[in-house]
Amino acid sequence: MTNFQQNINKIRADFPILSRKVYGKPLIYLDNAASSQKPSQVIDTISHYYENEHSNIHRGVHHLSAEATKRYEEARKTVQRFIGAEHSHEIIFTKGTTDAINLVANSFGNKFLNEGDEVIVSTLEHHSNIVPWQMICEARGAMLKVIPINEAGELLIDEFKLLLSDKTKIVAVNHVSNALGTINPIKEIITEAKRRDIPVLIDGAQAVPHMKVDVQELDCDFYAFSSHKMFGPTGVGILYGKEKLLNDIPPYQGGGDMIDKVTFEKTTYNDLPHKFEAGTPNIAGGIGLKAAIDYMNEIGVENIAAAERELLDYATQEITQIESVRLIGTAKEEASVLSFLVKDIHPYDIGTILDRLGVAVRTGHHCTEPLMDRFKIPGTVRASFAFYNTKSEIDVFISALKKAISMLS
Ligand code: 7TS
Repeated sequence: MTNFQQNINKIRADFPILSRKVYGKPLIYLDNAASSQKPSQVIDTISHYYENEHSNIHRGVHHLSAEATKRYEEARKTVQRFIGAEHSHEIIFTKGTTDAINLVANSFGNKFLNEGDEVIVSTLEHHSNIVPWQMICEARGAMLKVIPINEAGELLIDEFKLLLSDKTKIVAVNHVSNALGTINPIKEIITEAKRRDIPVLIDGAQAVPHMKVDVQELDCDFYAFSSHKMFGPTGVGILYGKEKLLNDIPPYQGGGDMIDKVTFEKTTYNDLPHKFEAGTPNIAGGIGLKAAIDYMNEIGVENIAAAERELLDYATQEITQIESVRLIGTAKEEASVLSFLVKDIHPYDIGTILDRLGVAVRTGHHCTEPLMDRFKIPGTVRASFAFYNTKSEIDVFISALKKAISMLS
């Protein structure tokens, strides 16, 4: 037994919500891809901040403001180290992954996309890495191109290479698919795009909570993720961008903090990262995210990845013994997500019965409608794991699933 497993009760005790009941049954939370739960270390940090340190940042001369500013900027440095960015000003605080991608689509798109240009995304994308690009393409007269997948839910890299051309202005793909769990070969995608000097945005919303990410090693141009999926608070996310590119593109929103000098005739803009952070940010959110990263570092990202690998293998082994279950997404490289259908039973019906038995899963299209269309299915049942889940929770999930199937068959 690994140290991690020996400590699992201690780890679980850090997450107060995990000991609650729903419908009188112990909660089994398998909806981590939608949002993960928060340890006391994060909750307490946020309470402490509001009780003792709150003030607006980057402005007042007074003590509290200086203290809050210091804490917020420390959070930025923690994120920088966590993802291996070269500079802390390459870390832009946003509201989340969606906000970060909208920032790039608008700012980069307005500067660099012109009539006839192309943006490449993949069939595996979440709506938030499709719709912002569609909107800017429409505004600029550009076109969206889509990397196809195989039946296992893996990107067809040879097809991707064929899509790359002089018209391609940016490639935007996810690191890990939220609907299937496929881990994409993003290093290869980035290398191929770089050969043609095409920038790459990676949607890392489902990767950063589960595996080590190093943006310099990847050599991506933009990398986006959300705090609430990595044990931090909601309403805060990160856009990493390479300094040069961030300097090359215009601000996304105007307002306080992002300016250098304002007159009615002309406004000049602040330096990075403030140029992209208009208005009062989610200060408590940033500080809470730092506490979440400190927590992940304490457990060890490698330990998190290994524990989740074990859970996914176990769950896959158990669920595939149920004859009527059809797994959707069987890629060789997968992380923390089990998506499936049972005969022609609607996912919602299974989800509802599982819920009554205390098991929280997500059902539906998971904000990936084009992907569901590709498989010609309305949606799936999705169980998604975090390091605090256990094999005995998976046993309860499997027996609840069997019960649901017998009730619905
Ligand atoms: N990209 C991916 C890959 C995601 O999984 C999600 C959210 C987003 C972007 C958007 O993140 P947000 O924090 O800005 O909302 N995914 C899911 C999910 O799978 N179930 O609920 C939300």
